[in-house]
Amino acid sequence: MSASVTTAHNAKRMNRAALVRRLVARIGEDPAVIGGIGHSNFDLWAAGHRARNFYMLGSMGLAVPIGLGVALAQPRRKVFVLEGDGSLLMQLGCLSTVAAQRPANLAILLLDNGTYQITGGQRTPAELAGTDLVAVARAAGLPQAAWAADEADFDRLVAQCLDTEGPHVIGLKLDDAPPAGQTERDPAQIRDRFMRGMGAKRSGLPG
Ligand SMILES: Cc1ncc(C[n+]2csc(CCOP(=O)(O)OP(=O)(O)O)c2C)c(N)n1
Repeated sequence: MSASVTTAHNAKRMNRAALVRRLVARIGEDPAVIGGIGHSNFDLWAAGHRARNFYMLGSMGLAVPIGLGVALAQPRRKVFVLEGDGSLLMQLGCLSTVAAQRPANLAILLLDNGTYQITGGQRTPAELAGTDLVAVARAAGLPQAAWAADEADFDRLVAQCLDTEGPHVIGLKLDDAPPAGQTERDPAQIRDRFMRGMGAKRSGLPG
């Protein structure tokens, strides 16, 4: 871990697929993980399907709202959200909603590559303006928000999410590597598998 304070500007640019694999290896089976649209859910899928993974398809900005709902519904289970910077910008108000609800079991991982990578790599307004999205999260009322300096710091911050009360936000500066795979695109199956994995729907029953 770096001795200096980690900011949006000195955080190491890391590889999304490698970070998601590290996360999945560290958290075990119990937590739910919500992957946002963009490449977040692709690398979650590529890290190996888990029963409590949900892959958002179609609309930007919904990973945090979905994760908030899951965290409130099952407060004894840790919930990790993987959201892209472009998608978070689409729904920035969700940070205040999370701050108001204060779900102790929620961790938001901001996958910040500075671009809308999946649609061609257009730079986001936040990137162009130099907006520090972790500072935005803090200002929204989420004091436990920090940039990960490097991979070891990421591991430390994930351990903090597992061991202490949140809500937590971890900012991850990313390189521009493409995703490691592509999620199977079957929304009904994604929903049903997740509901069964969460114990919200019994296996073998219709509906
Ligand atoms: C409301 C909405 N606007 C636009 C799109 C088209 N779109 C899908 S993913 C995406 C970019 C996502 O960017 P980000 O969340 O930063 O993820 P990345 O692709 O960089 O991994 C865009 C513009 C959409 N799906 N929904």
